Amino acid sequence: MTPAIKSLEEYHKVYQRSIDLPEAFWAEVANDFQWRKQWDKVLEWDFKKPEVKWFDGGELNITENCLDRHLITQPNKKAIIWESNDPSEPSVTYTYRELHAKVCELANVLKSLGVQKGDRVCIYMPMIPELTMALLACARIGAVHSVVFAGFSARSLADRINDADAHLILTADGAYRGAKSIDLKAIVDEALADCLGVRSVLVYQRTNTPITMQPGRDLRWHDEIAKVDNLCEAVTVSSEDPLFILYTSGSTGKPKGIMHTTAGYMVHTAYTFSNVFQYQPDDIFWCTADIGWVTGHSYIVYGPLLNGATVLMFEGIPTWPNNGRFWEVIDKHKVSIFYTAPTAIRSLMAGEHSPKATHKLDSLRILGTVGEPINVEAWEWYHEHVGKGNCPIVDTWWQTETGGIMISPLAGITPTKPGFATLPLPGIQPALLSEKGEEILVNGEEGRLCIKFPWPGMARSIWGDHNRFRETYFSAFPNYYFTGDGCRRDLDGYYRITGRVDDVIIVSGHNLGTAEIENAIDEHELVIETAVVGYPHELKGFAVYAFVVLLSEAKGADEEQLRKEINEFVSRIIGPIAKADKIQFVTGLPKTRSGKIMRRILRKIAEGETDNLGDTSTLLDPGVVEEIRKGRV
Ligand code: 7RM
Repeated sequence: MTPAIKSLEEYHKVYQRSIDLPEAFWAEVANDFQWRKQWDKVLEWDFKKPEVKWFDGGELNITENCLDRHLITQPNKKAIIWESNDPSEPSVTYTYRELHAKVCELANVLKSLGVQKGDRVCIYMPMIPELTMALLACARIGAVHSVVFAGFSARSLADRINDADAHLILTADGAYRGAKSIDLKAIVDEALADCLGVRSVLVYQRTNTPITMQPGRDLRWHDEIAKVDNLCEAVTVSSEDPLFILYTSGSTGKPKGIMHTTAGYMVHTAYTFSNVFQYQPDDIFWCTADIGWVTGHSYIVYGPLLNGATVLMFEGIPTWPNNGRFWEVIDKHKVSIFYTAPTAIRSLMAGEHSPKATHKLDSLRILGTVGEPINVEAWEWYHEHVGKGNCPIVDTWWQTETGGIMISPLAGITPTKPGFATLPLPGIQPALLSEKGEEILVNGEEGRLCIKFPWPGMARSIWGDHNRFRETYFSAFPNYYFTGDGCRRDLDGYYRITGRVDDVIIVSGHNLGTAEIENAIDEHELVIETAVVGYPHELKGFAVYAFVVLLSEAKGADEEQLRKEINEFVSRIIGPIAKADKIQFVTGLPKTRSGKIMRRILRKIAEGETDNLGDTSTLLDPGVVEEIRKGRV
């Protein structure tokens, strides 16, 4: 690997060069990898179509770069240290040699099940090493993985399986999550009633919960592995062949299958891992995300393994069996880089508890956050009580669509300010746009965060819907990629993300589309119409507030019972993460004459701002607002 940037002065120099000569800059990074064939052209792009190609004409296999390459230099280095949900279950490690063999075995199973290059494989699994192996086994044979977070419902899973047209599902009998367990196989069975294209289900045994196996379709992981050997030549793929699809919530009800391709994503995740975290070969790196989200893809699987790092993988949750679990794991495995979400920090800082008083935490060198804006109080608590005042914090801003980190300090190099993601990484060209679509060039202003030049890790499309890709990201501001975030650039040129400006709410670090929740609530037989907005919440960052219009038949019904039923619907249709925190029954929603719901007004009411609702003159029936305001829950 090209050595990471070592000083602020060097950062400024490299950044300038990456803007002046982007192709030369990224080609140099790409040269660090193992290619089967050198690319013909570093970059081709047109944000109007949009079409972006990095390292076109090149051929490679990303797993050779994650695994085979390290077998020569460090076969016995630990690749994965796995820590169970249950503190009394022994941890498990895999060296690079062992991981390579496991991935090859599983890849052979996939081949035996008829999976071919370009086929989509859906992965619905707990946080166990086999999940990492599953992603890499797909990549080994050029199949496209589509991981669905194991907290999603059968309905959400079915939608994603069908959208990607996956014929094979990798799953487990169940998943442990704190004191609970989730019957994954039962959820898969329910989903598959609506997925006619699925031919096989491979089931890993984790919880030993009784499951039903459908003959001819369902196979046991252990049985199939026993039939194959552990040699599997990596399939050659082209730079722009798809590596994975990952679904994310959007402004409309239908989740978007964000599609990433191979070479650019590889270059971006590897480069950012090494530079942002200032990775050193003896580091133990722990990212607490689930692999079901992009953070897990890029910074549990690809980024660390591409760098030959040792990565800790944790099956459990921060609050079980108690609030000290994270700190215990850090001490047990001597974690040196710890990367987590503000929502986890907020939930652990409640009360008087100070981790530094009860745990050593002396292996920690660098801390990171991702997923939502971090409030100054949480930042300072993290710095003081986890980092003991001497670990730099990297507040990393990025998205599923960006593939890897975009705006972030370089640990220990970029001077930090609480709440600021600070400066763009080399190769990244952010821009703030005014609502009129003009680029804001001065500092000290807020605008819509856009990116004006391609970067290797960027998504290339929405699976099966390139039009929607253009509409969502490239139409608000022609020739710019629009992130959906608001952002302020201060007088020092530092970026501070202020939050979503569209209909996505980030609840405990999970992105939820308001339309998706509304659709789920509307499925209740007594519901006519729903409007969902977010409101600030101390622990979750934002919480879900639903305004629900009921049919007249519902008059006199038990409201508490109805609220319960509605949330059961949401849970069943989307997943428990999307439940509404507050449900207010109303007789009508504030609408414009053209029939648009005025969410701005509902947002204010949900926030508790009931006096200053702004301009309500375009409302069809201003009386409705008065009623909603009075009935706030
Ligand atoms: C990596 C990830 C993306 C959205 C993004 C932002 C928000 C992420 C930060 C942040 C403020 C941060 N992908 N976001 N990181 N906001 N500071 N450091 O989270 O696709 O799931 O979400 O998350 O709104 O657009 S994601």
